[in-house]
Amino acid sequence: MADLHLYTAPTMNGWKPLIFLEEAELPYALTYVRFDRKEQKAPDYLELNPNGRIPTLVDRGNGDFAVFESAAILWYLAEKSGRFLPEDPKRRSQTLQWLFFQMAGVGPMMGQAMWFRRIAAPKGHDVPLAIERYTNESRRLLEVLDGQLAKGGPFLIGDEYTIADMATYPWARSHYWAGVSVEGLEHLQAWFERLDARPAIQRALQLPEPRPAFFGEGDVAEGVTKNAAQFEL
Ligand SMILES: N[C@@H](CCC(=O)N[C@@H](CS)C(=O)NCC(=O)O)C(=O)O
Repeated sequence: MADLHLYTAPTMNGWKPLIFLEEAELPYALTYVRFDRKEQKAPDYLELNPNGRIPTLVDRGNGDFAVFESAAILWYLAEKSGRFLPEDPKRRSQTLQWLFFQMAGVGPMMGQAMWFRRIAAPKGHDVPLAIERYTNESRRLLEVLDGQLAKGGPFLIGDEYTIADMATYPWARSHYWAGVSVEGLEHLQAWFERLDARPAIQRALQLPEPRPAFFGEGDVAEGVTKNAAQFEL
């Protein structure tokens, strides 16, 4: 049995550890946490993740040690495997700076843009000021990413692919779902293409099941309905 057991769902935060595990080719067990059954709020799951959200990693090889918060999971996996987090103190700090930028900025702002646009509005609660605020703030943050990638890339901290790229990609790449334009952000778009081309990322995006609507592909209307049905306002 694999030591690493990941509890996740096909969402922006949920894909992050899947990308790491697929990139590092580490063996792992996978449990699909079903929001439509509120499994993320079940008492036994809350023992692992007191926040009642996904993802959660349990390391069976380390006394069933549970890790919640997607960035903490990426960091734990990086330290355990010695991959995707530079040893050099400055490069390590740069990686963590962009990881925190994603966690404190890109994720929350885009997440709220998505919630108001794709969950609240279809359920009859249209709040234009909130949509405008979170969409504009998300665009501003994507411009910051574009500016960083303009320094040469090909990755967020330069020539090394790190957990900062893995955390940021699922969110920024879901700009369609947030209703945020990436027009004119050429460096960001080139980075999307570079990461889209990675087989491990493509494998991760199929797990635990595909969600093409987040990228504006497939039957978007069906994707909106299916997604919104999982949540109560
Ligand atoms: N800061 C947390 C956020 C986790 C989070 O919000 N996960 C969402 C999916 S992307 C979730 O579990 N939603 C279910 C719910 O809201 O009940 C992390 O990065 O792990």
